[in-house]
Amino acid sequence: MTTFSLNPSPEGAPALYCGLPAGQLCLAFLTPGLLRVRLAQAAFAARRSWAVTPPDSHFPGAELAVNTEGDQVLVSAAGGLSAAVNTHAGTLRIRDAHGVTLCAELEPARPGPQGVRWENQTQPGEHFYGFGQRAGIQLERSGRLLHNWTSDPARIHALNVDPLYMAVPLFLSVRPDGPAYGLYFNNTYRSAFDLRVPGRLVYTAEGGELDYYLLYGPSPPEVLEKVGLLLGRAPLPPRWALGYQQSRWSYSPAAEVRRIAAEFRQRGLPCDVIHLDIDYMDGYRVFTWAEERFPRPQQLAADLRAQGFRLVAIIDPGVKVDPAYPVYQQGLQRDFFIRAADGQVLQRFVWPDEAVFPDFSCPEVREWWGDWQQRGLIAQGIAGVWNDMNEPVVFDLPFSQGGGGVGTLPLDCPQGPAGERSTHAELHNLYGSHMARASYEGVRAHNPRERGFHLCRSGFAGIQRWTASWMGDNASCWEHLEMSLPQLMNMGLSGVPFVGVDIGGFNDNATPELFARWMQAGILYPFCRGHSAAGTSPHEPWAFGERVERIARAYLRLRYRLLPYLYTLFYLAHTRGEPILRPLLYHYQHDPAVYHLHDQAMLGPFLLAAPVLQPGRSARSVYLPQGEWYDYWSGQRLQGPSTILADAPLERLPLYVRAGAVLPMAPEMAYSDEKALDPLTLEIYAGAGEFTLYEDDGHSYAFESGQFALTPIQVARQGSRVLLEIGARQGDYDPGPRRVVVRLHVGGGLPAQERAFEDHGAARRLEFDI
Ligand code: MIG
Repeated sequence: MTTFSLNPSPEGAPALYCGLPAGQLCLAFLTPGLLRVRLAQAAFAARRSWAVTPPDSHFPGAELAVNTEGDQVLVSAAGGLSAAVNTHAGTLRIRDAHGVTLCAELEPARPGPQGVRWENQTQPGEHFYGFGQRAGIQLERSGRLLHNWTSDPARIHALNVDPLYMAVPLFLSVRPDGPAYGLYFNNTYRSAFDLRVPGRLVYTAEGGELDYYLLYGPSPPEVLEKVGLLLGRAPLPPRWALGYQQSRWSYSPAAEVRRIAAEFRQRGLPCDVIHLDIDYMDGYRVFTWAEERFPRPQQLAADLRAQGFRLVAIIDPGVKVDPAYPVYQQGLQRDFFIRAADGQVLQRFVWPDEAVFPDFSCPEVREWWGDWQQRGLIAQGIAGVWNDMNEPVVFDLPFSQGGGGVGTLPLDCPQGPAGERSTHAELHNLYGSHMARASYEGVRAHNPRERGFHLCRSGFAGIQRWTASWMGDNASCWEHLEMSLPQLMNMGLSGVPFVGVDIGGFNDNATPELFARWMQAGILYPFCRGHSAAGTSPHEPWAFGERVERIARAYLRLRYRLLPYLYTLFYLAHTRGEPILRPLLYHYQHDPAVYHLHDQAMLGPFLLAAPVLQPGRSARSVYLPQGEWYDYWSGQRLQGPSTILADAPLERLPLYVRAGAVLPMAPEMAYSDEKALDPLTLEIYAGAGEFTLYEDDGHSYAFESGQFALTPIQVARQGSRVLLEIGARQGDYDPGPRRVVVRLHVGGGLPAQERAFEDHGAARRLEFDI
């Protein structure tokens, strides 16, 4: 006799409940392709105010049908997923509408609270991606043990160090002859994925309950769209944040910042942002300025602004213990700092020696932090906030005695807003996300006219809602350059699109060759910043000799010419959850040749890049998937699937364009808003394709109330003709009259055919004979 019932889930979606030997199972269908599975020993855990997913009732639900057969209860959503519960064995199998098995439990799941365990049989041909931030050069993650626990690994020398700064318990499954799907585990305690035993995928968590969402594709873009619905999407950044950003620990004093800015302009190297690392502060007191090094930050910011630069400043969560320091005084008085289990305010060593740590999970703490951020940074002319050290990491020794050793806060520290107190064990993974949220909301609340920019090191699933992320302290070695692509592509597949690594490497010194190759790869990073550690040799693009500077200039200029394309990709990330930098499998999910291709990437749907990632190379092999491709440099047409040997002297990043591509390009610029988009150049590659160009003012929130422009562009080939249809511009934003230059590439050694016209936003149809 099986016990089941159809009732709304605790958060209000149509659901099936089943009594299993291990506990109570709840299968909630948020949509026909989005299933939430929960298993609890007694009552289901109450929803947290800091939950990173919306409540079930936020989704439209699905129509459910239930059948029983022996020990089996079968529930299916009309036109969607179905789940078969073996109530005797206590296991679950999930299938798609065509009966294809997606997940099959091998053992009854263990619900917690003494630990959660879920053991799944993987299906033939399945490959696994995502999993948040990981080290190592593999793209696909089979064979690995992956922990979800935000950590500063101190020194990333080991290629497979795990875990890292960010924790995103989410993966994407792809297989040659079946659908793609994703699984997100909604549990913030320390957890792990174990893929070391072939055929098995085991998830364990040290607290909380078993609570996962199955996000059905069947294509990767459809999975990512659901990831966006469930975990949120990235806000549209100001356009300047897509430009090149230059950082170092630290450009100090102010005169040094001015010198760096002047060098960029004198040398014709495009750049939008300079970062201020921790030495601008007074004794590492957050929201203060060192008088002697930065006497007038506002003046500095204004002078740089006149040259097209913005400043971004770093902030750490640790607040210096100093009774004469207002941030400390206020936080103490209002009880905003985390206390130890014994009730004492917890003190640990970070940069300012003894420091205390705000509990950013409380809304009133976030608001207070946002006010300080406004007073201390934004009002001083700072345009963006760089949030560091928020795993959170603490030192064993005072920094003044060498720092040394890294750890975090004790897990039994009470944390959380009033009415839902928990401990650091549950909130640790969220510390960075909550700090980023404070940062984002603070800037947004105080500056309703200008989009902010935020950068953050740690974070949990959903971090994309608040901030861009960089991958922490890499090193100037070839392995770390090679690692950057799979790392960033898997972040994109984890729902976090605005990502980058330190170009040139943070620790140690880059060689000229490494730096040149890193620049070529770096212009593909959605977040494009060079950064280096204190004590390393200079790492600015001119620090490696003239040849490397020329290479850096050429690739930075290419990045800037691509800004209209890139900005549209950011819009698609914002509206559809699309990754910006993506592995080939995102578009070619049924081609096993791309499943392990870690060293090629696609920037949006049209550009395929194959950076050189080893020293001493002047050529590399490149895989071109099914379809026609064009060599970006020579215009030569190539037929996929094929593997070619690409010429790659130091000056050359192997770069390919998909047939049917539309690449909207800007004039050359020294910084992103130096010039209007005039002329707008459309580089068209004969074939079939479409692209909708997105434009707006680039910096305000007016786009949220319709002040944007969409221009649909279609390319088609009919025999020896290529048709280009540019649709009428839609939306309220008017970029003004401008020249459009269309350049059609046809391959075969022929030059591009060029046409130009005055554009006022009207529809236009062009025909080319080829
Ligand atoms: O551990 O602020 O990852 O980008 O330059 C050093 C100094 C603390 C770590 C960041 C790095 C930054 C550095 N910070």
